[in-house]
Amino acid sequence: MRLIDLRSDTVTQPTPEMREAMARAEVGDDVYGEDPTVNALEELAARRVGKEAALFVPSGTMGNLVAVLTHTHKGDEVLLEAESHIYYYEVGGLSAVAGTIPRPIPGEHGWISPEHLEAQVRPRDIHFPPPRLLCLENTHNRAGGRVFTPEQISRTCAVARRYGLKVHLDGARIFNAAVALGVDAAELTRDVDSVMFCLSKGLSAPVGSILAGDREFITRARKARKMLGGGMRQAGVIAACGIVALERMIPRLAEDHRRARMLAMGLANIPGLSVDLEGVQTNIVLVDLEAPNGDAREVVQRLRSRGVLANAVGKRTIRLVTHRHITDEDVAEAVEAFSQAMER
Ligand code: TLP
Repeated sequence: MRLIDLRSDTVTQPTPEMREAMARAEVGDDVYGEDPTVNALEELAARRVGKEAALFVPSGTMGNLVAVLTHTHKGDEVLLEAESHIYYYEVGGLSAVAGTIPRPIPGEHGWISPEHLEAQVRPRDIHFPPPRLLCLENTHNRAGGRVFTPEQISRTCAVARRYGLKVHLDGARIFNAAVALGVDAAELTRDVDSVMFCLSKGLSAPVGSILAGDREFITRARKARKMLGGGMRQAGVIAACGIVALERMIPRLAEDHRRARMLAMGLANIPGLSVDLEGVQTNIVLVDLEAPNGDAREVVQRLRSRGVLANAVGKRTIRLVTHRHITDEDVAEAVEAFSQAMER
């Protein structure tokens, strides 16, 4: 049975063009700065998000951790949204490795508004860990792929500046946000000091993420990456896929967004399920089980036996993510499988 894999856009396979680019890639030792393909990817990536420089890292998690290590010192406070990926899914690296103190701020659908930030940020005081960094997330994973606009980002960053905070953006899916809003990604990163984005999600590269910022920041970040063991050698073979991802794969994200909406609308009609259609803005769909005793893990098991893979992301919440390998027919089949899974 062919599985319809809606667990994540991380499951996407490299395109044929990526495999060819891998085979052809010129490589060198990147720890010496001598891999021409990595250098070309880093230049292209920096341009795409309007920053001076960029660093190729093995994963989004490492990109975020390198950013925290580079912006902060041990004992500094990092403000971030309570459901953010950095806080929720990155194994506590910001404390365990970087020695920083997280201050989770409950946001609204994943967003920290200027008012939220103003209410939570504390002044410099002998008693408090020094507040140093604010982390934002766009699109917001646990908020179901919600998108935040350049104006929202500007307003929150203005408050951060007043308190002397640096701002890092977890933009794992920043191009989904850009495509959904019809803006250039650089508009979404203009007000932040650093941004991480993933090549290996909807853009289909097999491995890798980018951390971008000003030249001085990236020079120090390169050192932090090395400390974490992320200095890769002939990494041009994977960087080559990243170049294809950035040059070719961004516009098609709109198709994933269209299919996520189709999926959400189909699921919203099934008795026992509830979908916040307003919240479906990119390629992620969150489905809530209405019955107070509904068990998301159990429904996920039933879906699996019908050939559909999904993730339980809460006791009563299931997440579905569309991507390049999901067709219109798959969406229709997934809706049918849900319908059957809910009937029994
Ligand atoms: N997200 C993965 C899982 O870790 C949950 C997924 O399937 O969505 N920031 C954000 C907003 C992310 O969604 C992810 C990955 C990361 C960072 C980390 O990227 P990787 O997986 O490359 O370490």
